[in-house]
Amino acid sequence: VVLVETASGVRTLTLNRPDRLNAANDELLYALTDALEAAGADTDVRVVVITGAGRGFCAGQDLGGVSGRNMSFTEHLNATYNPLIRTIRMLDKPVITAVNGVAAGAGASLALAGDIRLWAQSARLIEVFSTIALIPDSGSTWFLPRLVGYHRAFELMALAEPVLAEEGLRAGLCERVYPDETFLADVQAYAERLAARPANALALTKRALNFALTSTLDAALDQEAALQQLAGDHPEHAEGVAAFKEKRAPDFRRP
Ligand code: LHQ
Repeated sequence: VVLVETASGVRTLTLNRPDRLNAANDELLYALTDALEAAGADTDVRVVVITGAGRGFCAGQDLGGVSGRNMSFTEHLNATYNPLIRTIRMLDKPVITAVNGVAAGAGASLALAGDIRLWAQSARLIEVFSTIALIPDSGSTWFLPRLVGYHRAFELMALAEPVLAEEGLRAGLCERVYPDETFLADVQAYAERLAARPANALALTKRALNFALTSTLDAALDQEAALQQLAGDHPEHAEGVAAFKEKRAPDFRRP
């Protein structure tokens, strides 16, 4: 249910239930979380990409399998979606969510959970939950108001209207939009660019930003001072400074 490929330091995880627009069942959610943990542990992997096979990114919970389930909603979220979102946010490598088509419900939350969000022109994000009279979960209530403010977040959640690529880019739901025809190649090129950046510094940057998002300025300054020590002590830093002095491009894959 999740295809795994690696090229030039980029590990691509492709949700693979295209006839269901990659709607998530437990098997897919566990496989994706396991694959992310494996990518985190693999020293050959510098950047992780999550994308979807076919015309959808992820249509959220597979509604075909929900009746007859023996877990409560709370137990289900705590067992499947929440560990997935936490794994993405805690992974000490950049995670790109490459939204190739519709991202709905928990699939929208997944799309927003990446460090970098790249959309195809035909991508759309739908906080669809209220259409089946549920509340937004899998992190949507945390991510979306931080991006678009409380009021637009509430409106998107209440009306379940799609956000198209143009608004997604303008409103900060994605960093780049690429043509459908070249999307995967464009994502790979972007990911390789990121993979050439200093991996340790990016991991610490992610940690510092995650911390700062829920802290005071005072605590963020202390955290920066502590993490800067880890960055400065790493051979990457010496390589960056040496490259600057020698007027050449740094090679961060070497140290
Ligand atoms: C699907 C699905 C789907 C199964 C499309 N399941 N088959 C967490 C924990 C516990 C419980 C519940 O929820 C959650 C969080 C959630 O994620 S709740 C939100 C669940 N997702 C939805 O409600 C989305 C349902 N899907 C849609 O509204 C539409 O399919 C969207 C807007 C995503 C796409 O519309 P279209 O582009 O028009 O495609 P389509 O509707 O024709 O779908 C294509 C096929 O995929 C179709 O099957 P068929 O056999 O007719 O070709 C759909 O039934 C199937 N599919 N989403 N979530």
